[in-house]
Amino acid sequence: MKEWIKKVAGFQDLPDSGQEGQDDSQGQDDQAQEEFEAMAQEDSQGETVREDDEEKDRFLDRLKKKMSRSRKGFVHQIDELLLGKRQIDPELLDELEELLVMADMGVSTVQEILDDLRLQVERQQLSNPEALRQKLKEAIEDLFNKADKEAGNITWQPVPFVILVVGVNGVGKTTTIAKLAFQLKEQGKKVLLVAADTFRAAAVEQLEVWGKKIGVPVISHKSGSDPSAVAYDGIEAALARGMDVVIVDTAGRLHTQVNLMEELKKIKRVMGRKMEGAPHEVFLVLDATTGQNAVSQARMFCEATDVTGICLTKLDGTAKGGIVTSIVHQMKLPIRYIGIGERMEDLRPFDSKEFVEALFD
Ligand SMILES: Nc1nc2c(ncn2[C@@H]2O[C@H](COP(=O)(O)OP(=O)(O)OP(=O)(O)O)[C@@H](O)[C@H]2O)c(=O)[nH]1
Ligand SMILES: [Mg+2]
Repeated sequence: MKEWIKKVAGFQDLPDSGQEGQDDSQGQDDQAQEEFEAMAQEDSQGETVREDDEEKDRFLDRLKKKMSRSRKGFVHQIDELLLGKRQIDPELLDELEELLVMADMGVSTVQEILDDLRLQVERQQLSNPEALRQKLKEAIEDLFNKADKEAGNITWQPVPFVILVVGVNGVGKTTTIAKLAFQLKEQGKKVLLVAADTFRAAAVEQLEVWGKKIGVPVISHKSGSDPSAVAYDGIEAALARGMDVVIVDTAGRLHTQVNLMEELKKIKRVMGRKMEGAPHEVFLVLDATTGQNAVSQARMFCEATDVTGICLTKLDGTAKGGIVTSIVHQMKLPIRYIGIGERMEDLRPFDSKEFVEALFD
């Protein structure tokens, strides 16, 4: 491996700066609370989200715009690199490798892709930089398709379909849950939210505020109570009320806090006691702006709770959209939803084709 690869930011695990510890997350949460309320207000007055073509086009435009940072830091640079080059030489491939790693695509992912590209160049199957760009795009697409195929679609069966949402502090769990609940409700599903983040009073309140705004019931206990008990009660209520989907919010925790990871295991176990097979999905929420640290988080959370899918938030705030590729390749987990902003419609099911298109075109 080349020395520069080891040196670039994002390869070595970043220290946990930017991830708030349990103790200092309060201020951030108060501010978040105000933002949520303003946001929900705005959304409740705004137009409803519909899955028609026009809406899809609009979304694609917005996705492209939001991801322009990623494009400038990633595909834009690739284009600059390839611009005016007549042929592919080893130097060009080295530079491309460097760019991809800098974009947080992850060293092993990049090496796998580059090995294949180098082989194609050697065999003279790849003769010009434009073809190289196309092949790179296809390689990334393939990677996503493989993960999508393995995971299959979310079944939403049996009912109630129970989703446990986990992740480190401040990554966007609660807002993602609100957005998802809103969208499922729009599709005609009966959704119940469960406030199993009992760590802070503000967290329960935050989910309740959201529930009220989007018109979805919330099950909660008072703060400080056992999160497993709330999760248990939530499923019980959903069974009694004939709900279609239950989404359980949990307290943010650092992936390195062993006791808190144990607590997650317990929540999961207790949920299974109330309803066999529950939770049916475990979503890990990751903040795209944390770079390669997101991959370490994914590893630790997978060990504790058998994560089934990723929700990747804040893609609008990063110049390193390559992290998506890194997570999919290294974790072999599907990205289920992406967050590209704070509005209700800024959470979308992850469509790999759409994503690669937005990134490259
Ligand atoms: N720009 C942007 N901001 C987002 C996105 N998703 C969430 N946020 C913001 O991230 C902040 C934290 O969101 P929360 O939903 O409270 O995060 P959390 O993971 O529940 O936090 P804890 O419960 O404290 O662990 C809020 O200000 C959200 O509006 C996104 O896709 N883009
Ligand atoms: Mg939260």
